[in-house]
Amino acid sequence: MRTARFAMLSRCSGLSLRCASTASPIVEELRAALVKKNAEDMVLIKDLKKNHDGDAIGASTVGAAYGGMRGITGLVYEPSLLDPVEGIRFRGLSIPECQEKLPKGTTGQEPLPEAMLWLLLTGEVPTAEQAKALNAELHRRADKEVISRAQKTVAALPKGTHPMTEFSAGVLALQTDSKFAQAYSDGVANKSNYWEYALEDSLNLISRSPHVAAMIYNRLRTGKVELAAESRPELDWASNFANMMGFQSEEFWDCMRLYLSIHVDHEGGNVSAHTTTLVASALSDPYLSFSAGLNGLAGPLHGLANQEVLKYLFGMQELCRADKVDFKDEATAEKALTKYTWNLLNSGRVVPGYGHAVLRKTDPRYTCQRDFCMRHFPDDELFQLVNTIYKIMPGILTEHGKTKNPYPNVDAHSGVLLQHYGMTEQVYYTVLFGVSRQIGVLSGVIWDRLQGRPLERPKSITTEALAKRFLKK
Ligand code: CMX
Repeated sequence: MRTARFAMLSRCSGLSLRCASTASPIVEELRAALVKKNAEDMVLIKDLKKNHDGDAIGASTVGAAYGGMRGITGLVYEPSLLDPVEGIRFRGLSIPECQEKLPKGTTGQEPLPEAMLWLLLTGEVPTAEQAKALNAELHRRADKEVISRAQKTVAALPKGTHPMTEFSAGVLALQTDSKFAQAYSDGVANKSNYWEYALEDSLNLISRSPHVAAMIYNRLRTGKVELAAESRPELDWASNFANMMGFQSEEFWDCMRLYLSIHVDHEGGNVSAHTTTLVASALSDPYLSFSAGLNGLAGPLHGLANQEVLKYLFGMQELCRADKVDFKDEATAEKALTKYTWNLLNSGRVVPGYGHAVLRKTDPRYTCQRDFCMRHFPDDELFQLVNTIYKIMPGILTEHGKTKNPYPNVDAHSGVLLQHYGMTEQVYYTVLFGVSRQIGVLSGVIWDRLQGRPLERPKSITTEALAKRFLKK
């Protein structure tokens, strides 16, 4: 009886998955590209495991164990790799290379995040047609009934709830449609097809979450959890998201294409990527995993720094105004900003937007946002303040003597772009980061399932055990 039921479920589930894909040639193409890349990678993985299984790629130390595991290479994560000096590479491509090679939006200026999704998943730059078809597929998957579950969940949260809490809860409400969870519960998911369900869930999540995020933005503006404008199928993923939030300027759409492309991924060890893949290693579905990752992104040392940067910038402006600092006089402005920054540091706080756990130079994500400002609004007052701070901060932080990297990270610049185009609610900024970040971390989850990665379970140790071993106490 049980066997018959299992066989029936297998047939149904296999059928529904295949039907969904047959109906969408672009998903078939995507799946074929993943299978091909996996076959190539598997040759390498087999060789590495067979001939180098015991070779060290990094050593753990007492310092690393107490120091947040800095410097330990203990994970394989395929979509991107971070070089401390050069910055991030997405499947081998630097940010300027992505800007040059990836298919672009209608203005022909900035890359499309859906093209970045294809790149991270397959390791190949998509054609313009592939990016367009993938976007159409994402539009097709925006199931209104499922989205309305998230809408109701967010609306049930008290007004004034942080948008990141709302977004994480909204993603959990979307989980009610998880194909992975359903297939696992039905007994039809197994190690060889987990990745297919993970891909299905991830595409659905990437399709639906911008709707939820746009409703959350509108709640900040109007109090109502609803879209400011209906989704428009002719628009690409980033411009449609901006449209649903109520922004109709082509220039802002380009800004969003860039923003949502460069925040996608930062290799596997950062809090949002590591949390997502760690939770997924327990075979929690992509929704549960990404919601966990979002909760990590919501911390001020990680993604929330983009909100904190604005507080810092406005605080600086206020102090300057109170002291009647003339910004046109560069030397006076620099002197005043230096004084206020030292006050902040001496009160034991960090300067948001500066420093990094891995990077040791200016973040190229900072540089490309700076270039965007130079192209579009070089005279913007806030942009100029950020530039002045960029001139003085590395010197201050070096003199302060604590941080290993006195240069700016991505979060030091993103708020300036958003403020310029009228998205002034800085409490929302980390949600934008999250909408982008899902593209990278869900690609990571799919690849973990494709490669059959096991449950993640590093060993921990107590101070007592360390003291016995090294202090003989
Ligand atoms: N301002 C003041 N102090 C700083 C600092 C900053 N911007 N960056 C690092 N430090 C301090 C650390 O707090 C630490 O102090 P303690 O020894 O007292 O604990 C010391 O310098 C050494 O830190 P580190 O090894 O250079 O940096 P970590 O890897 O520990 O931390 C990070 C990295 C990002 C958390 C840290 O640089 C920071 O707090 N920056 C400000 C917050 C921020 O911008 N976060 C966003 C990062 C990018 C992202 O994930 O979005």
